[in-house]
Amino acid sequence: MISEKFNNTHASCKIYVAEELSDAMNIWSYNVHYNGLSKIEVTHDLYKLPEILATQFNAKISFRNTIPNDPDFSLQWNLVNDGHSGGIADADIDADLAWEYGIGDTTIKGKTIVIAIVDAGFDLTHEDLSFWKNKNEIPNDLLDNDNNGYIDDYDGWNIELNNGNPHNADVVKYGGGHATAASGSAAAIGNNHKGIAGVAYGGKVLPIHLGPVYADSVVKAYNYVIKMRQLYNSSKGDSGAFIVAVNSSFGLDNASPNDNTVWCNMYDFMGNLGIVSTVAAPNNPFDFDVKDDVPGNCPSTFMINTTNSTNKDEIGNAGYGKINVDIAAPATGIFVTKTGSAYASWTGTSFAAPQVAGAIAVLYSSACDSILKICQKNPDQGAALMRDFILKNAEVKPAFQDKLSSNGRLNLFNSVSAVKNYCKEALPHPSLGGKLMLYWTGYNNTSKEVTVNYDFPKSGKATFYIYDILGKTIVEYSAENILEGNYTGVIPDLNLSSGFYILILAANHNFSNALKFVVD
Ligand SMILES: [Ca+2]
Ligand SMILES: [Ca+2]
Ligand SMILES: [Ca+2]
Ligand SMILES: [Ca+2]
Repeated sequence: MISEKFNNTHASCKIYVAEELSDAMNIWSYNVHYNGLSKIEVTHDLYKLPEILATQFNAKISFRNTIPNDPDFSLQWNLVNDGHSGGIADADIDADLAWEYGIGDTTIKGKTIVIAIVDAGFDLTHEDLSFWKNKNEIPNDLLDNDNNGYIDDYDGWNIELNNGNPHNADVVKYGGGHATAASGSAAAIGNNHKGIAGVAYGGKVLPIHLGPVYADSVVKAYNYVIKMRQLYNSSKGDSGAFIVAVNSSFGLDNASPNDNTVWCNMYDFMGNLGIVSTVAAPNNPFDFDVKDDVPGNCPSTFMINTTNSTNKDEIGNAGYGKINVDIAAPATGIFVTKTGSAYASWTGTSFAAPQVAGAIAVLYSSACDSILKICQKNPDQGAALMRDFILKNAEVKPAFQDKLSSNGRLNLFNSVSAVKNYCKEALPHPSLGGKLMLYWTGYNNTSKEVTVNYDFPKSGKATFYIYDILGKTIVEYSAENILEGNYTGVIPDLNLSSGFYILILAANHNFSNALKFVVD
């Protein structure tokens, strides 16, 4: 018995048979009680047993079907456009390709990603929307439990009534449920067999109800966003909300940023906390480099001013401007959520901008540790990086050339791919706390040597082990006083008969990954 053999040679680490997984291939699952040993040490010791040919750890799989099961998904040409709606095939944001990497739910560290939407007419009971809840606030006890300055802000905040209930299904008063439509374009729940999917279909919306729109309400709304993210940053994620984007699908027509400096300055303040602001360009087909607009023309570098494009990749009936308008997102007749657990087709920049907010949530959910560290240590740099991932990877089309700062339309897959490439380039250098890693180069049957590349994170003695298929140590080769760095080295004088071998590097009580190789 393998468990008996293993357990007899280990004082506290023990393994126990869980079940047989494949009788055809003699594959078993074991529970491991590590008691001080690391995963890699247990693996190392298991490979010493001649009965063990291969081991692996159990892990949760994710399904790779990136077309969600929502019944109306085929109507969402903005996400995947096959041309059947009369548009041009692929005039879309390639959401299906991007969702393999992230759906805007959490970071790889498990932090819930939050999209703040400042708007009016939220239906908090909509079957296809997922609203964030403030777990550190007890609702309706008339106390400010999380000490953020807002009493009972469990569901978000209502600026109009100055209370913690942002729900308002009065469609007559609030633009037909404008906030409900914006929320769904950003983050309607995907893969729930209902309605549609938002861009960040695993994401959470933090609703902030404005009421009748005056500039002072906007300042108050952003103040709530600021307080929640400040609390998140200062508590290292224990309270507040990890707001990565705030969407504003409203504005002051013909207003000058010079007359609205208080409002405009808030985008830089939020940016410094790590928040990208997505704003909707006016629904007027004019050049906003020559016409005034707030907030679109506010000069913040943490803002993405979004216009509306059609299913033919043209600018819809909406604003543009090489300096002031940044990107297009498809929103001429897109299918979104409607108050009363309903769905409807809407048009306008109001539903373009939230798709960019949703895209930022997806980027955070696909970001590697090195990006998340930047976002934590220097939130302003994190926000600037995310804005760049969106704008520098827009899909350039003739109709957007010289009309938008990015010359293009949002492409979620391009942006996610840029995140992934950035992560590759930012692979931890050993001296920055990387892991002991082996990268296979080759075995030369004439010179009888293995060449291998390795990351050596901490100076010391390096010992290479080569095991045969039965786990017997064939070679132990050491080199003293290796400084930290990346090396390509040779293990000489090997006289390996043909067969299957495993190579592991040990140093400073750590083991590397195991490389398998075959000698012909
Ligand atoms: Ca596509
Ligand atoms: Ca509170
Ligand atoms: Ca409370
Ligand atoms: Ca859905």
